[in-house]
Amino acid sequence: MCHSLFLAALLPISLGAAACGTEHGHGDDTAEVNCAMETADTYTVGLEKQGSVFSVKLMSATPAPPNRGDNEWVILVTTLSGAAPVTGATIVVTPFMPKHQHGTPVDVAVVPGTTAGEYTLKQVNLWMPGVWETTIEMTSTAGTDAVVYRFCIPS
Ligand SMILES: [Cu+2]
Repeated sequence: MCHSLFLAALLPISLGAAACGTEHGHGDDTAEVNCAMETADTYTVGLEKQGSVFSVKLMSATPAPPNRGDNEWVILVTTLSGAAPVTGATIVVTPFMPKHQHGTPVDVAVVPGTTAGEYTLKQVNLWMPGVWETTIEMTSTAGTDAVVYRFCIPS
């Protein structure tokens, strides 16, 4: 028998879920996630992350704010020194859940946009509720850099 409802009243939800046998090793995607209790970025249009060489702005997100499943993001990459758009960059995007130490089985496709310095990130697959850190690694003639967006996906 499953006593998770009873346990949830007495214990943290994650313990209740684990006691119910729904834990499958590296992550229970039925566990409740309270994003108000997590440290994460708040999505806004133009949300900026600065590395040591580049600045990245999140120009749009579909859905907005980021949600469970496939997300499509448009980023604008510029140089920190001159705010010049960075074209022709090689960009690798890696979503990762630090709490569970896992990523996602879907590769993110990066497509340069029509506006200089813009790139569309397709299928940013945040498949599980909780905090995801999405690392954007960029290499161009201007240098190599990485920034991280950290979003909480509600359950
Ligand atoms: Cu997870």
